[in-house]
Amino acid sequence: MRLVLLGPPGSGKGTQAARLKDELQIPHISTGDLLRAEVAAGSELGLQAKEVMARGELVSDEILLGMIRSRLSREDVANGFILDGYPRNVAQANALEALLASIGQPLQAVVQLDVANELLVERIAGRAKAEGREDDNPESVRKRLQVYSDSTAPVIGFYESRGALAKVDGVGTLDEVFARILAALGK
Ligand code: B4P
Repeated sequence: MRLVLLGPPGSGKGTQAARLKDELQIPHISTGDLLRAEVAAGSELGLQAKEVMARGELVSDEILLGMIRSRLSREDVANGFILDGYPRNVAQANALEALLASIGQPLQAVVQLDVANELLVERIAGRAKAEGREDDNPESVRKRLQVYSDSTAPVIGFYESRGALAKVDGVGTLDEVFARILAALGK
């Protein structure tokens, strides 16, 4: 299955994608994780991305498309993939659509995780304590939520107009949300 998980920061995309990976036996591709790996490795790309991510802004579409193109050219995506954190704006959604069309592998499902803003802030504050991620500070979280409503929310309409979107309530236990996603995927 070729799947995109959409949702604001803290909605559980990364959390649920990790579970879906085991259930569906397909790779979990998180652009946040790919970028954090570049930052940790101190690569040229990582150096460019570090400050942008810490501010809660989006890294350039060009960098992201290069990363995604290279990741989707690997053999392990032959049976599908779960994209988590990409696309994050309509330009990225168009670029992904063109890329997948060029390799004859269009998306089969897009799941949007729905969670109210107050709860997102609470969840991310919990992760900040547990993991100390650089972009989980209150100022950056505010910015990430703003970027989500300005740039990423329009992606929902993009997939809605293609009849590909399933909305899932992201509030509940991890198991409850997981069961809802599987049901939305007809699994
Ligand atoms: P990401 O790594 O994608 O960060 P995120 O949006 O915060 O989501 P994440 O997946 O980590 O959190 P989750 O909802 O699972 O991106 C980080 C940065 O990278 C971006 O700000 C941007 O700068 C850059 N970037 C990434 N992709 C990009 C792109 N395409 N274009 C440009 N820039 C890009 O979960 C959060 C917390 O909630 C966890 O602690 C979890 O335990 C908790 N949680 C989850 N489900 C829960 C539940 N049901 N109940 C209670 N808690 C729950």
